[in-house]
Amino acid sequence: MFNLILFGPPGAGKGTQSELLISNYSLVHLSTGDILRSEVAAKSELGIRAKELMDRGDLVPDEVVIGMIKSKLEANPDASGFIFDGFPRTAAQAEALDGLLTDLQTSITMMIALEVSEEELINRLLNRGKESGRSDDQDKSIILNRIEEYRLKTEPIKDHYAAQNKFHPVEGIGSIDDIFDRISAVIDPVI
Ligand code: B4P
Repeated sequence: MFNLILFGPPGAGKGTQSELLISNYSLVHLSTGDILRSEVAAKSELGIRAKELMDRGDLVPDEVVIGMIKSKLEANPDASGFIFDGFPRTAAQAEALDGLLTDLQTSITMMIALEVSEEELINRLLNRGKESGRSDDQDKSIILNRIEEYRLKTEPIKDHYAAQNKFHPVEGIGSIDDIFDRISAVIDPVI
């Protein structure tokens, strides 16, 4: 199996590049952000709890997102691999993911980290906020809180994958197609 973690701060382009990756490689896309937003839209109990945290730019509790990923892995027993988009975001999520994949007799193949300056992240998210109506993209202070959460809780987990020689930084500024070509250049020799 080929299991990719697409990593980077909010607005780095994880969701955007995942769309291109799933149409070019036969991988199942697991985006915790998308799953949470569908729970919010369905007004489920989980969605109502998650919305409050997402609207502040805070992370949703580990046990909630780990449970979501576990059930998606179980629902795709024939997958040839997964793209993990926006997960793991904490050390506890990274440890849980290792355990879930070990149970399936597989492991993470690589982490690709999209590198984008803070100024560009803020501009991209505020622009999306104008078009999409996503409430967490409309207020600069909420965006800054999401970036702060990323720096404090998420960014350190790259060391876990770097220690296993699985960490690959990729320049995330430029055209969407150029960035996709940079990602493919890392994946193609391995997949
Ligand atoms: P996510 O849905 O994961 O969203 P994101 O980090 O904001 O976006 P992403 O990096 O995917 O950006 P995109 O490609 O869309 O998380 C949202 C919230 O959910 C979190 O704050 C948290 O509350 C919760 N959550 C999710 N997962 C969690 C977890 N594991 N644990 C706890 N909580 C969790 O791109 C952004 C914009 O940039 C788009 O408008 C796009 O068009 C534009 N763009 C992309 N590439 C570009 C390029 N090359 N040039 C110019 N613009 C570009």
